[in-house]
Amino acid sequence: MYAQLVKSEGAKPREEMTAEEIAFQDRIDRGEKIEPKEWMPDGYRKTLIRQIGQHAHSEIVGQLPEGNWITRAPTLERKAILLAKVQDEAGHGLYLYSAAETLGVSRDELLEKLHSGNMKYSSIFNYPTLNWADIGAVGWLVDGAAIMNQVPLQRTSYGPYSRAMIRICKEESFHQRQGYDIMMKMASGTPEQKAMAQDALNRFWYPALMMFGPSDKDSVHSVQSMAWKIKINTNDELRQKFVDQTVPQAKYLGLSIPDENLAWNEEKGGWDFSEPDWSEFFAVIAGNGPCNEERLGARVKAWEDGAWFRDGLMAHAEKAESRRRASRMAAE
Ligand code: BYC
Repeated sequence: MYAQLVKSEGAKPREEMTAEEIAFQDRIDRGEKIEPKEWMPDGYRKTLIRQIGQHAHSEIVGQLPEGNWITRAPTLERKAILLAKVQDEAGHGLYLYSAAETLGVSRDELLEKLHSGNMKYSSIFNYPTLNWADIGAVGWLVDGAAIMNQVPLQRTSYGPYSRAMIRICKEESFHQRQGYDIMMKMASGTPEQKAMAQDALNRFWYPALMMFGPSDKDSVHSVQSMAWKIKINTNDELRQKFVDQTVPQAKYLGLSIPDENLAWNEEKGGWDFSEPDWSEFFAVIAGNGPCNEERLGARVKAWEDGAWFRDGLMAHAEKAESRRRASRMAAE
C-alpha cells in the first residue's frame, strides 16, 4: 500500500516497449511537450494524475495553516499581504485541477479521493502554525522548498502542467520573499522575537526537508518519472540545492540551522546535513501527523458546507437547459 513497502522497479526497458511506447519515448527524449489529446502510455497518464492531483490538493490544504493567521496578523499591511498569498494558493490549486482534468479525471473524482484518504497532499501541511514567526518560516522555508521543486517542473514534459507551473512559480517567489521579510523583522527585533524566529526555524527545518520526498533509494516513482521527464531532478538533488540555498539565508538572519552535522563540503561544493527522521515522514504521509485529522476534517467540512451551492448551480443549469429545449421545440 504505502511507498516504503514498494521499491522502485525503474523505468520500462526499451526492448519491452511497444512500437507506440518507443515513439512516445522518442518524443520525450527530443524534448517535445505532450498535449492532452495525444496518445500517451497509461502509466504516464496515471503518474501525472497522481502527481498533479496531489500537488493541487497541497495548494488547497496549504491554505489552512496560513489562513489560520489572517485574523491575527500584526499589522494591516501584513494582513493584506497574507490574504493575497493565501488567495494565490487557491488559484494555484485551480490551475492544477484544470491541468489534471485534461487527463480525463474529474475534479469531483480527485476531491472524493482526497476526502476518503485515498490521495495524498504534501506532508508539510500536517504541522501546526503556532505563532506569527511560523508564518515567516512557512513563507521562507515551505515556499522556498516549493520553488526549488517547481522551477524545474516548468520544463516537465506534459504541456498543461508545464504551463501551470510557469505561472505558479512567478507567484511563489513573492511568497518566499514575504516569508523572509517576516523573518528579517523578527530576527532583528527584541530578543524574544528573535527567539520566536529561531524556534520556528527549529520546528520547520526538517519538515521542509521532507517536502522533497523520501531519499532516492526509497523513491518509488523517480526513475520512471524522470525517464518520462515528468520529474526533472531526483528528490535528493533538490533537497541538497535547497539546503545550499537556505544555509546562507539563515546566516544572514543570524539564526542557526538546527543540525549539529551541518558542515561545508569543499569537495562536493555543498553542505553536508542530517537526513530528516524518515519514520516521522512515513507516519505523516500515512495519516498520523500532528494535524492530519484537523486538515482533512476542514476540507471535508468545506465540501459538505458547499453542497447547497453546488446543488443550486446544477438546478439552475438544468432549468436553463430545459428552457432552451422548450424554446427550440416551440420554434420547430
Ligand atoms: N508529502 O516515489 P516518490 C506548496 C509520497 S505545495 C506527501 O519519491 P514522487 C505550497 C509520494 O506521493 C507543495 N507525500 O514520489 C502550497 C509517493 O506516494 P504514492 C506540493 C509524499 O511523486 C501552499 C511516495 O511518497 N508540491 O508548496 O516521484 C502554500 C514515494 O515518493 C511526499 C508538489 O506536489 C510529501 N512531501 O515524488 C505554500 C510538487 N513526498 O503517491 C506552499 C509536485 C513523497 O505512491 N510533486 N510523497 O502513494 C513532486 O514533485 C513529487 O510528487 C514529489 C514526490 C517530489 C513530492
